[in-house]
Amino acid sequence: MRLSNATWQQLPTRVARPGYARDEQQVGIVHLGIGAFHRAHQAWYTDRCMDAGDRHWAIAGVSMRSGKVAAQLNPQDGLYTVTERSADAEHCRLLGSLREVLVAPLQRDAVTARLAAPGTHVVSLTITERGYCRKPDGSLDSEQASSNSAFAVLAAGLRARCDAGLAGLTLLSCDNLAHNGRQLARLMAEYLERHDPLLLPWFQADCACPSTMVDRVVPAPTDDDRFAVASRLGLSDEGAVLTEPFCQWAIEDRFAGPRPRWERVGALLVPDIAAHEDAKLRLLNAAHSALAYLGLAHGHSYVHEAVANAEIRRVVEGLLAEAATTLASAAVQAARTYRRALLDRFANPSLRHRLSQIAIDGSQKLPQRWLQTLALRQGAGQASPAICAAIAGWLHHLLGANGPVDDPRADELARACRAAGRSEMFIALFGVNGPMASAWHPGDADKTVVMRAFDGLQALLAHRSCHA
Ligand code: CS2
Repeated sequence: MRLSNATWQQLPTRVARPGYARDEQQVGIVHLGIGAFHRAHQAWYTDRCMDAGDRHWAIAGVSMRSGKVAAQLNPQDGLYTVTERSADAEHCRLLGSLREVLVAPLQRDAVTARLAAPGTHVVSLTITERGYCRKPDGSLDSEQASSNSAFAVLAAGLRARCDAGLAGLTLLSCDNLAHNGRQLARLMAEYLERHDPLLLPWFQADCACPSTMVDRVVPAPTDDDRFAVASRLGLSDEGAVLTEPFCQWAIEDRFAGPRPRWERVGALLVPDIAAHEDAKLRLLNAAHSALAYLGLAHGHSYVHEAVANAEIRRVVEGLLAEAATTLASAAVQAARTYRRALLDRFANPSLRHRLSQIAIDGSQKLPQRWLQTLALRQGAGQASPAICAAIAGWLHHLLGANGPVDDPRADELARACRAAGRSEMFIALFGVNGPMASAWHPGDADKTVVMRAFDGLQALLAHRSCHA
């Protein structure tokens, strides 16, 4: 039997559940990109917030591409469970905050109507780095953005609100970009300038795009996970999400209108989130990407396996030490505690977080994870050998060592590498006119470190293929 309004009372009593009347809650939030991360993070805070007494913050989730999540959750009336797993304990909660899932490409009008409903105040987004449709120079790629992007969806909703004389919205980016709110505001403005210039002044005056830092490791759920959850719950839950106990959310407190009091349930509402964001991107996400590329090169599948490999762990510890020097001094103490906890979080064996999930879209992730740190350290006259070793892992990945590469720029970048040849490919990509050029200007010493590590990985690959 499947989890739904009609069956949830049959869940074992140890499963925590909402204490509020779900049916009486109006939708207050529309969420674009309703994947596992949102369900275990923002929806989890919002559910507990309503449990603590806030009202009318039910979430209408929107899938930006396929109907998969809608098929998992709509037959369950939006109900699903979140299971927190540590090495030796498990804690499960039934969430009631999700009302429905709409599929943007199939239900455009319904999505616009939700965005334009008077009760909607916040639109949150987890559309991944790729979803922001940025060109390499950071500006909006209007061709990409014009077909079924978050910008197109938002523009229709904002236009309908403005025409109806309704208040503006808060657009809350929850993706791992530097200054995610600021980037969203700028890209949205670029989109409107082109597609609806008359709406731009209203957007800029009546809407707000606070920045946020989100943190929780949420592996993409597998059939095995769903099977394990069903056998523990006695009900099948196609929308089940597994995650770690750790959860953090820092939000710049700059909203256009009402918002849930997420601070009641542990979120940090602060005037400026830059220190949190820098620490998260340059420590956790940077280490994650290093684990992904080096771990796959060593034949591992999961984060906990890669972090247990002494050679990779040395690089990751080096990378964390390098990144830590770039954090604002006021944040150093908090970052030290955060950094100490990271290796334990990565070592959690029960999460089974796939390296291949993290390896996706490297070209979109590395600028804020590695290149910023490299540039800052270069400015301070410091070399960054550990991050350079991680770059070698990415080049190895880009050239197909771990199988097909899931990255919108994969072909273009691999072509540039091949055209340049082994000895020049690193500078061809990261040098001044390269497709990955940034404020970091790598020199010969960096090249030597990267290429030595790259050759080591190639030798490892040859060795592994001989012994396969
Ligand atoms: C990961 C993140 O897939 C990835 O690139 O680094 O999703 C990471 O798990 C989250 O940001 C953790 O908060």
